[in-house]
Amino acid sequence: MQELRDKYIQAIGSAADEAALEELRVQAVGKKGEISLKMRELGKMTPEERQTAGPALNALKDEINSALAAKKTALADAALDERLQAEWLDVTLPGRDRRVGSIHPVSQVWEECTAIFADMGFAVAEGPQVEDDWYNFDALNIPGHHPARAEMDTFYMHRAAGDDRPPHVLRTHTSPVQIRAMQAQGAPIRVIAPGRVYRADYDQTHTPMFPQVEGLAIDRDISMANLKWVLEEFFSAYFGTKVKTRFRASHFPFTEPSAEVDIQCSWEGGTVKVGEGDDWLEVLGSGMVHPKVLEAAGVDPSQWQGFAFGMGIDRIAMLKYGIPDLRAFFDSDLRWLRHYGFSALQVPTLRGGI
Ligand code: 2U9
Repeated sequence: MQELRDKYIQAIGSAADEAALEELRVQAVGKKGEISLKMRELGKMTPEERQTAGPALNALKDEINSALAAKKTALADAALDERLQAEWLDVTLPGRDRRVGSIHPVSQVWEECTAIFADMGFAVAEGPQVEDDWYNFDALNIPGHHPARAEMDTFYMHRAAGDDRPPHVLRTHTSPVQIRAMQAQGAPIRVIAPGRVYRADYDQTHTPMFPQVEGLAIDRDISMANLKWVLEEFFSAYFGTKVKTRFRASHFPFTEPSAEVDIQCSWEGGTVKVGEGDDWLEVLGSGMVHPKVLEAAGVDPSQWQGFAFGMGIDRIAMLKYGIPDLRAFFDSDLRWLRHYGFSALQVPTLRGGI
């Protein structure tokens, strides 16, 4: 019995892994294990022999089982230590920075515009990017032969042969959205129309698709003075500093009178600083909505009047975030986003209400 005990206790002690240990368990106390077989012989013994052999065998079986269990734990601990050694991690090492995306600057500026104009009571209007040329041109007082049509280098989607309805166009401005908004809700109305617009034009400073926002405010007695106030409030909130504007007389088919609007700025080391200074930077076009446009939208120009404006979002994004090259907006490689410090969205608030 003693050598049986020593044989298994030594073998268990030097078992290399759990598989070897399981093998030993089967050999020793398994169904056909050596000790199990010995226990089956108890039946053939005399009561005196069974008196000693029985307890001795049970004690041996228990000792073998507890040696097996202890060895199993020791092997498991050793395996864990080994893994811990192998997977030792210097927790003081800086973590791998998870590249968090950020909102594209154009989307961010659209959000900022929406928030600032919402503070001045402007709702957001949206509409189809594929327009028919009545909404994109005629309603905006740009008749068939008007040079603006050509100027706006339009993507036309000609109708099928024999289909003489006006062609579809990719909208060249978001103005048709305001026409639809006026048709839908009449006056008074105060909306901005942010969105993508399309012009067949691609060079250093133009891209076939570019983001725009236009605004419209129609009521009983809205004037150019209101326009100037609204634009100065917008740019001051947008640039986070008091911004003065300069109006220069201009002409657009859909506004009369019309003005191109500049914001005050200065140049320091080749970069523009918006706000104070003796320089001006053109940022948008605007004017009092032409009576013919109001009529086209079903609004009576003898009762209602108001202003409209339009600006390129990429232009004011480049100004605010100091991005030199427009096209960087389009081959979006995240690195330049980070380079220009784009992080989580902050919504600027207005200093004063209308
Ligand atoms: C309606 C009536 C009038 C919107 C206007 C401009 C002048 C303008 C350009 C600025 C830069 C387009 O993005 S840009 O290239 N826009 O100069 N837009 S007035 O006039 C409207 C709009 C809607 C019903």
